[in-house]
Amino acid sequence: MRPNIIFILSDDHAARAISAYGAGLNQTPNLDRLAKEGIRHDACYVTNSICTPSRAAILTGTHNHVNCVTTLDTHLDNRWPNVAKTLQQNGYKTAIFGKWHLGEGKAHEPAGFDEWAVVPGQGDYWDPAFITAQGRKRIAGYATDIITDMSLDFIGRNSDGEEPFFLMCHHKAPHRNFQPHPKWEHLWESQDLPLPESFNDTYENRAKAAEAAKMRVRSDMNWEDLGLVQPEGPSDVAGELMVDGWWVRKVPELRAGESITVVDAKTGENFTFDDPQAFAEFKYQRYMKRYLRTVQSIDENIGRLLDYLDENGLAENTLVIYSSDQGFFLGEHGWFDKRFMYEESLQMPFLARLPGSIPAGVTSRDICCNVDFAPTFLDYAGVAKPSYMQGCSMRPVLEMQTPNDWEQLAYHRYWMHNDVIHGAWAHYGVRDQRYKLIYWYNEDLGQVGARANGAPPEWELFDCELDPFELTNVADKPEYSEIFKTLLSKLDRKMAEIGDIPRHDSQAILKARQEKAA
Ligand code: SGN
Ligand code: CA
Repeated sequence: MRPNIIFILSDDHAARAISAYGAGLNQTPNLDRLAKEGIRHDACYVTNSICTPSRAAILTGTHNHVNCVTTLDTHLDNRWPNVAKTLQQNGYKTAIFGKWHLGEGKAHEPAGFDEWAVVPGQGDYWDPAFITAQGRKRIAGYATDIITDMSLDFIGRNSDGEEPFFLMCHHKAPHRNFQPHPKWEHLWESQDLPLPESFNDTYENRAKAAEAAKMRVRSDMNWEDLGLVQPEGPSDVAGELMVDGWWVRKVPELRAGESITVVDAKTGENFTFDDPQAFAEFKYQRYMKRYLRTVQSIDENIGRLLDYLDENGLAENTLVIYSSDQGFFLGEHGWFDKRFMYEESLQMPFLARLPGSIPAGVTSRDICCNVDFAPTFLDYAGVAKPSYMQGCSMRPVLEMQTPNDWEQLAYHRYWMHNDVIHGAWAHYGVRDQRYKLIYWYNEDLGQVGARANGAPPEWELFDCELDPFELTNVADKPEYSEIFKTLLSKLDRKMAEIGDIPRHDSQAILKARQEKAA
């Protein structure tokens, strides 16, 4: 019997915020069930660490230069083939509920789905609006609960055994501005979370992009992100800052000799600081607690879903996958958000369960990417992979039968250097099981706001085994010159294979490096 497939995708959920991954930050017993009864994958990577592009890669099994969804502003043309269409054509009942973020209107709305109800744009946590084939509706309640309700309702109506179903359950949470359900507000009330080792990163020994990024917890978070207001109360104007034509409402960074009072938006409690580091760490705690409480509703709703499958005899024949559209910085390098090819943002959590096929309680470090998801769904559905898809089925990896010639290489390319708010420069690179090579091409490609400001191109090479937090770029260290060459050739081969166009010239680079070394 062909299995049902439930693909649960959350938004910005870092692997470290799932207890099965062992970071010790929070407890997610229901997500952990998937790891215990199936596989926890530890080397699943996003091909472009931002929402819309990742979703396009997942749905089509292609890289972003192929599906043309390179940034948040380039929407998916729904005339493209996608995995839902293929499954639908092959007898699956298909549905998507929750975040879509691939565009709106006839040209971009979900296609290939028998049923769909998706939030416009990023969607809201409370009383979210949904777009459906029948028009817009607003539903009272909390987004994570509602998206699960819709999913359970669909499963209930489509599990009579005649046709299998393919369900994409796409949570809005725990995306910024992190609005937890009140039932989890007591968590970490009187307890602080550990500060990551690299929280006070000064970005030395790194490409310039790291220092330039405006994603620092200490200086770039908004009042809403932290659940704070100014003493004079919330205001549309106070605290706003004009950045390249955009209004942002950042909580200012405290400088030595200054003091600041901020107010809890709900309780009215006042907090006064005169120590910049103490204020930065206060922000980190506020951020993390709000984020992790928001994750808690995801976990609770995964529990509802798994219980439903158990109670209705569906667990045995349903492939359940949990992932997130990308990773997220939880204070590492002092950052929030994602976009970069650094590990915390590059890694997608990936848990999968299918009793009888996927062994229980296993882990894998065989490299997989989001373009591999669609081929994986098709493999389990017994449908041949269409020729346009660029990914490979992860099935052998999930079933602990990785072939010897498995590629063990992840490719990542981030294009959205026009986002002036986050200031993350464009780059591309590859990661193998030990090393990571990143090229920051720093060109003004004509997009508004490309902010490399004429910085010269730079290479970064990290030895992820010796330097897991990626604090030291070894690209120019003589002892890594052969590794650099190997990684460069892996990058060239991969770009040629997938048809992406390099901005670098390997021959010229190797020649220049040779001359410098002589
Ligand atoms: C919003 C957020 C950003 C975030 C993008 C993309 N700002 O613009 O911080 O990087 O979404 O997120 S917010 O103030 O509006 O929350 S993504 O998940 O869609 O890629
Ligand atoms: Ca996201």
